[in-house]
Amino acid sequence: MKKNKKTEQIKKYIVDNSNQILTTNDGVAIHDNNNTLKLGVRGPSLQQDHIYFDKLGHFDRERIPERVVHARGSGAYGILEIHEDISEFTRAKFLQKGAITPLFTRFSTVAGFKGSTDLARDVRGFSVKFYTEEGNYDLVGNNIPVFFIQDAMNFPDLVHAVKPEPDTEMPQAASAHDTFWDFISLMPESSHMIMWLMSDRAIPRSFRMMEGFGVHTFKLINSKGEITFVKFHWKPKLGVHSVAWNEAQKISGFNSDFHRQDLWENIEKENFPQWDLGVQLIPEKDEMNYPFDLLDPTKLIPEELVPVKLIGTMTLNRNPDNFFAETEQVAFDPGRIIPGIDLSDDPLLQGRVFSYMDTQNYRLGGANFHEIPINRSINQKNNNQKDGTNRMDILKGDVSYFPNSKASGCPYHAILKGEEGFQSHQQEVQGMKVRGRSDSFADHFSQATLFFNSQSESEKQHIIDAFSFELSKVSDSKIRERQVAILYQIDKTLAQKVGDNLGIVPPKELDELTLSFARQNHPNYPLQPKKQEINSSVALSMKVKEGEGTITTRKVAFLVDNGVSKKSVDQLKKALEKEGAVGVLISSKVGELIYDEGDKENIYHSYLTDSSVLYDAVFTPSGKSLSSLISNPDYYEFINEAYRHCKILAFAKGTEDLLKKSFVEKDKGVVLEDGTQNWVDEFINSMKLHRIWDREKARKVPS
Ligand code: HDE
Repeated sequence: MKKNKKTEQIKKYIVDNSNQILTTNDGVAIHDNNNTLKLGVRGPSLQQDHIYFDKLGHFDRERIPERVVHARGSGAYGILEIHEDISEFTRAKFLQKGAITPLFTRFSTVAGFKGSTDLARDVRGFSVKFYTEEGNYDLVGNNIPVFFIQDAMNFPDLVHAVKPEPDTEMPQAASAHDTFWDFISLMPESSHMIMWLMSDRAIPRSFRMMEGFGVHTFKLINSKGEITFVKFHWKPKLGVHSVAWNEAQKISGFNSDFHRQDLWENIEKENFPQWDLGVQLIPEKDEMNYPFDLLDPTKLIPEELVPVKLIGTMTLNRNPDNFFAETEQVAFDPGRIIPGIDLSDDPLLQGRVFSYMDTQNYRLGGANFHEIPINRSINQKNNNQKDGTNRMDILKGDVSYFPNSKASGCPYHAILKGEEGFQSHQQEVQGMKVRGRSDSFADHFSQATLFFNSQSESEKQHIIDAFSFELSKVSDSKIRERQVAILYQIDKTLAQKVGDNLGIVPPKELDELTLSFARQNHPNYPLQPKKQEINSSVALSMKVKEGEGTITTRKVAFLVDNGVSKKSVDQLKKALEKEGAVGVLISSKVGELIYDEGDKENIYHSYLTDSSVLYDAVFTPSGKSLSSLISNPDYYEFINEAYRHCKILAFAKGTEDLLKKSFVEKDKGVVLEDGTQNWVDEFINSMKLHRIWDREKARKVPS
């Protein structure tokens, strides 16, 4: 097996304390790590205690500023393997067929602080740092293919609006508050993104079950210097799945590290998460052939117009050793590009190039953050940059300038070695120097409507519920009304239904204040949008097609008690294991469980520690345990809640009386043991659908 250069590089920095004497930071062996130096055992303490100052002085400086946005994140190492030939489009070596490139990926939420919950309704960051032979390349994307705003100038305002309000520092990791919706209701360009944010995409089941998008249009450059526009996609092998909003809120209480733990545990168990890397390729000559502007980050390119070509696979296969050193200190920057890739003129992307570099300089304490092990290139770095805080590399010799003769002109241009090095795309540009926005960015609603039209009935209902929830938490009625007026432009039924929940009759026109802000960018707003080529796009829905899902790595709760039948437990457990899923025993208390057959097993989960929201499906096995479950309110809460969240439930023989006492009604996702193997297959097949969202019909079971 080929050595992973990044792993080898990182290993050199790992400190292993096993079998070592405790020392100060200067390597002085410590005699007593319990007591400060005092004048007599009852003090006072002495100022000459360099051992104490060494320890506390470091401790006092342990925190660095958290990221302004995307503060909460989780990361892992992996590799990208390319299996398709796209050499006619790019000369980037790591994108050539057969290339294997080490990488580090960090997933994050945007709004919450570093210690906030994983299950906030929020966009998820999806950043990948590729350690290529040609230097580091960062693809810093999200799990949503579009963005709120079109120009970088508005970014601090967007972030200030969504973050906790400055006077009270509330609410944490939530968009459901006045300042966010005040801003959004004045920015119709956010309409498309807001539809995604109010959809279930914003509450993923797992990082491993999210799509990723580069969002902006980038350029690929081939060996002739020709360009092709490109949009990057990550397609998860496990499918795209989300939880229900009521469930998300409860997960935040039961386990605010739900996504972090899920990623960590699955990598430890060698259930390595995988995504296919896809590209949408647009020839340069077609740049202006779409009803939207390719440079507008609030637009996607429907897959029906430009298919996603899958070219490689990313596998995350190693957890970091130290959260701070690796996941916290990793520094992403969309400006880190390599030969064969270039930035487009998307004004949001252009603005990002400054901000990331600037924020890393501040956050990581100076210009040498690229020398931190996680950020180091595996390709050698040679230049004349020197000094600065925390410089690690030791530049040899008296020359640190270019050109020079004293060091024989070294380091020299790539071309002298017959290599091209990084070259920007040679683009002809002419124009006035202006602060302004192109009218080709002025269609704010067509793709928001396209997104809504592409959703299944239950997905539409969830969007209606999410808008209703968020706007109900807004105290200013003018803001609520302005937003409903925007929804009316997207879809009349959507506006009507949200309006009903808020007691608002949807205004047919945009609010004057909204219009006045839109006219700051487009004086003749609203402009007649160009006709869209399609009305709906399959790829925008998360609905699982019959026969296509997988239950690999899914967790099924087995509700047991003393006297449960081992035979019943084992039958389903084994069938699940064959599919790569797991059964987890949950009882009224942790500790020893005694089966009906007399066997014993240690239980690690109880109703005190766990809840149905932490599982994908629930099984009640048969046995004498049923006589205690029938009078256990925790049992009923568990199955009723799982049913409410449209999960799959299975009941073994003998559970008929328990079922009657619950809210559970027979449907496709409620499977009863029938004496044959059929019920097991039925259970697994239903689980493959992820959820039986149809159960919610007519809001009978609101999830
Ligand atoms: Fe970011 N963004 N962003 N952003 N962003 C940051 O950089 C910024 C944008 C994204 O895992 C910051 O290192 C500006 C779009 C991710 O470490 C900061 C603009 C997209 C991450 C910053 C945007 C993103 C960040 C904060 C508008 C999706 C986390 C800490 C011009 C394509 C990276 C940091 C990680 C982080 C600025 C818009 C994704 C402040 C100015 C669009 C995934 O530099």
